[in-house]
Amino acid sequence: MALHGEYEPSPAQWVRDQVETYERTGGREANTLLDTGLPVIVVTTRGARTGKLRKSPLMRVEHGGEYALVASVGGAPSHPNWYRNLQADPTAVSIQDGPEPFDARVREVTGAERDEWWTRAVRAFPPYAEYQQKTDRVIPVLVASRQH
Ligand code: F42
Repeated sequence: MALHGEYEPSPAQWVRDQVETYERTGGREANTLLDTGLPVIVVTTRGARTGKLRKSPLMRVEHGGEYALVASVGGAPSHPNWYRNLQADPTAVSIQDGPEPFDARVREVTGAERDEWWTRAVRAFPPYAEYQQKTDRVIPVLVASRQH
């Protein structure tokens, strides 16, 4: 993997636990959001300030081998740190959807392309629609594709 650095686990215990179990079992366990039964992926970014590796479970929104990363944070007023990390370096990211992570790069989608991905995202995880209504910010959608 091209993404090197010291791993700094999330300050949120349930996030930390989910990532640890997902990685230990190669995605066979801890692969859904709590009791929703809806699948997650694990996204690793490099801290824009600290340079440390950060791992965030996000909902799995896959299409044609690409993944939407929806920076919703449950409709919170501010963007998540992982999103800011990816703005700083869109090539410093890996995605794990199953046994092995792969290196990716992201691009933020806008306009009609964002609309298409947003529709897919809400289909995969309907609460995204409520999260958008709860917040004044337009929830950013990044699309991750495999680095060749
Ligand atoms: N969050 C989403 O936004 N979308 C989802 O689809 C989603 C699904 C999901 C499923 C399961 C699950 O367990 C969690 C899920 N989450 C989802 C929550 C997600 O994993 C993140 O916890 C959430 O989006 C908040 O992201 P965050 O990057 O703000 O994480 C916080 C908790 C965090 O870890 N903060 C660190 C801290 O110490 O407070 C800092 C992390 C960081 O990257 N710091 C940077 C650095 O340099 O190291 C500095 C950043 C800066 O600009 O200062």
